[in-house]
Amino acid sequence: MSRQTRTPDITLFFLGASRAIRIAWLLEELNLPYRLVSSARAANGLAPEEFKAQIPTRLGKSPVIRDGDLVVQESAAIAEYLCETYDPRGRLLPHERKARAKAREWMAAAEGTFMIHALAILYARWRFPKSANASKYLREMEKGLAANVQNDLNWLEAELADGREYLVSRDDDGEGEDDGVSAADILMGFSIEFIFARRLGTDGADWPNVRRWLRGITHREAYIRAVERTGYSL
Ligand SMILES: N[C@@H](CCC(=O)N[C@@H](CS)C(=O)NCC(=O)O)C(=O)O
Repeated sequence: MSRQTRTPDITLFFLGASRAIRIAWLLEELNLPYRLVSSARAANGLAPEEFKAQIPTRLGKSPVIRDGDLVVQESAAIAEYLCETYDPRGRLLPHERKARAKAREWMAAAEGTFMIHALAILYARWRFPKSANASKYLREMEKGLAANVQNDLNWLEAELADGREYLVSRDDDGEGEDDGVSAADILMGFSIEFIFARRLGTDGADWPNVRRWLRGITHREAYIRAVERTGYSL
């Protein structure tokens, strides 16, 4: 397992109301210093061109970090890089085999399952051709697309039904850490906050354990510091 060997020289490219909160939060949890290059969204909801021009990737999406001469994009990959480089005790990405596999499972699901299903609904709302019958068709379409989102949330609800505070249980972690926040909570936190805030497929159902978990993780001091520093709000 890698041990911390380098001095952080981190810049975070942060678009307002975006997944970039995950990385600000993770940096705060690890108490890492970072420069912030940030921008609010443009009136069309996208990143302003002047901001994109500063982001050192071809894709131009946020979050992106630069650490010295290394540029990393994709929030899960950034989280893994930061943990592997600056979290030698495995506080946010556990070293123990099972806990690490479970943390990675949630980190992948945050984008690859939860966001992909929820964004189908958001993109339909944005892009559906305007017409006399548009809202009727859109409602039907949302109803169909909601099935996936609800199935995802039911999975998360069932996992949290034992009352746990954080997603990854570390029963087998021989490193003396109690169950605690991990990169899994940080990655999943934004996905769930976003789905609830935009009501993406959530009408007609409720997930009390998911809401309890979300309330708990978003009351952490590091999350609050990240929100204050970045001005994040959905
Ligand atoms: N899978 C990527 C998604 C990155 C992404 O789509 N970012 C959005 C913000 S949440 C963005 O930069 N949108 C601005 C735009 O498209 O103009 C990740 O997890 O980092």
